[in-house]
Amino acid sequence: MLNTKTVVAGLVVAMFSVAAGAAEVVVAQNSKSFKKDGAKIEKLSIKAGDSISFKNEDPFFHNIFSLSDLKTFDLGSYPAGESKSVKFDKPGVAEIECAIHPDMLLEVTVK
Ligand SMILES: [Cu+2]
Repeated sequence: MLNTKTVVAGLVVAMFSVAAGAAEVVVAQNSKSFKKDGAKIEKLSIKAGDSISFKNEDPFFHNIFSLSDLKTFDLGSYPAGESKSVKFDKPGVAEIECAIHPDMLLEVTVK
């Protein structure tokens, strides 16, 4: 027989199951490069449903965007210390760029 405690425990388990399925990957903008765990990256592989949190670690603005068919977005320009997140729902490849620094490129493969 269900009581309140059982229902609450079931909901908590369900919430953790959903959270475990999708990850948030932090990609920093640092020294005009994309970096993950402190190392410069030009390619990144994630799973459908994952998000990338683009964190500005430079003392100047970045403006991360993509014109890819997979995911078109423009995060606008934002200052040091700020993060903006983008969710990738479908498999495919997206080229990520910075409108302020044309040399910044990141190829994201969503599996
Ligand atoms: Cu930039």
